[in-house]
Amino acid sequence: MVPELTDSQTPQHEAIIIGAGVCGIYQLYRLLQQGIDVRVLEAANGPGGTWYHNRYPGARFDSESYTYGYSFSRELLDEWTWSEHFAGQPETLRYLNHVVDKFDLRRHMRFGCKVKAAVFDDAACRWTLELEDGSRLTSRLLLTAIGLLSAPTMPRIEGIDRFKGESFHTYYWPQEPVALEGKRVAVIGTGATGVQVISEIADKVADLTVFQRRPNWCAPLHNSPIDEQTQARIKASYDEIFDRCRQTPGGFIHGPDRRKFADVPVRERLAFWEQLYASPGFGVWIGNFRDALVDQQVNAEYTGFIADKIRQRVDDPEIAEKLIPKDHGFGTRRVPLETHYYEAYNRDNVHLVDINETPIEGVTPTGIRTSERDHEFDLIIYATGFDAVTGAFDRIDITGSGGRKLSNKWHDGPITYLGLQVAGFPNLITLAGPQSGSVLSNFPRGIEEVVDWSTNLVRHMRERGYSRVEPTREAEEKWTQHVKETYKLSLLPTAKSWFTGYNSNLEGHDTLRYMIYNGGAPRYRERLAEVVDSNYEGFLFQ
Ligand code: NA7
Repeated sequence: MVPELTDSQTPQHEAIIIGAGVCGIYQLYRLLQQGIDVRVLEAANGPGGTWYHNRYPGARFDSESYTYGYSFSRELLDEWTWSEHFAGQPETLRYLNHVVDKFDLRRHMRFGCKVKAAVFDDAACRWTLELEDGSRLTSRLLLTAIGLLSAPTMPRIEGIDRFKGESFHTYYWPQEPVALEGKRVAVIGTGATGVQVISEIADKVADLTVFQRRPNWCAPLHNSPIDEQTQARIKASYDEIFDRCRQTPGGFIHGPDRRKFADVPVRERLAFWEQLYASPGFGVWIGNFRDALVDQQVNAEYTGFIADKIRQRVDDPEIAEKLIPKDHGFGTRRVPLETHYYEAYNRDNVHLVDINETPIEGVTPTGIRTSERDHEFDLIIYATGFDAVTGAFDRIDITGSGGRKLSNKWHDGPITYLGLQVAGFPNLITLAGPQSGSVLSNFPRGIEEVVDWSTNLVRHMRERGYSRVEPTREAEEKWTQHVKETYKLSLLPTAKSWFTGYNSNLEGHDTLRYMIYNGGAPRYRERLAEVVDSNYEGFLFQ
């Protein structure tokens, strides 16, 4: 526990943002525009967040690059040239560094400082932050931009530390190059990350063994370079691109087809699905008939169509069946987009181990032991996912008004108002927090909304001389109830995934948690606007 405030030596700020990723960068920019004394604290040694950490081979966007960049500066849009329709991690990290330097944001950021604890002092109406090095800072406002997928989780497998070769979670992929040539490599996990890694390294390593628990429904990304003509067209149509993103539920350029499955004759239906499968990006997931992710039977039809695609792409029918999910319909979990993922299993040097048939018994000094045999490896890659959305909050000891811990309040799942504030935690703004509209969206599109909204909230407070804001418990309960209702709008909650708060590597994460706002970006935006129009209904100011 951090003792009561601070002496005169403790740096005091009006606002502190934790995290220098996509969200923290933009929030900093906006607050500086208002002349606010603000600092960003970042645990890593540079900006970029997700794109700083995830350096594993194959890491790239599943969103079209030109829908992912910030929309706030015409000059930035004009001067930045994306090289591919779906840019790789190095390019995105360069982009974010470019933004930081262009707007002179770096000098307001402190790197390599990990926030250990944050305590709200009721008397002073300020947050005190304790960093891992023991130093402290205080701030009137605390804004968290700590990422949705920034608390990686390792599997609970005996012997992990005994392994003598190289091994790491994909999130901690080293900055220096990792030699892959001639290596015997294991990948555990077949989510969006595992699928990208496997596809990328299959033809580079001597031998690749994939340990799969539950397969995912994957579909082709269809990435390609952006030629000059297309580049010019993109730059000339940014207004239309962002308008389109504003209209779709996920903030992508892809949105549901207006038609229902049953409205369309069978042959036309199939032609449409073929077209979706052959098109770049998430259209194959979210550009389908509008009942494809709502109606179980329609979903089953499409699921069958995609299963046949997998059968066509994988030579060995037995392996194909293992790669076809049986426990959930297409699109009810996050769909990994891939480049020759299924074809990787046609290679002689790639092996699939279904750990439901032959469970992993432990990691040995030389590899992995399953119930069947010992496998020897030089490198083990853990693509085993994250303590999603709330995990990064739990890793900071956050104490609100009256000594209440956020981790206790959220023990059985998050409770928030608009996904942006929590009763009992005044002046804490949980940007990209659970139950906010940004969790399920094309991230920059979602965070631009919440950052702009939060910036207006801060302006409102300054203009009126308020020093404290907090939601009412009633508003919070109503919002959380509304979030629960939105889970009935699609089939998403029928599958166990990070969207719904499941994680087998964490104690207690084996029931449904209401992590996401499932009502779509336009509806979320409307709600945010209504709150402002009603003079910040649901918030208490002092
Ligand atoms: P995900 O999507 O959570 O995937 C994690 C994968 O790791 C998934 O296949 C899991 O299998 C597997 N996993 C996790 N724990 C274990 C253990 N203990 N044993 C075997 N297999 C395990 O994380 P990603 O990093 O791939 O993707 C996260 C997001 O990043 C993604 O949605 C994008 O938005 C970007 P399971 O399915 O649980 O059986």
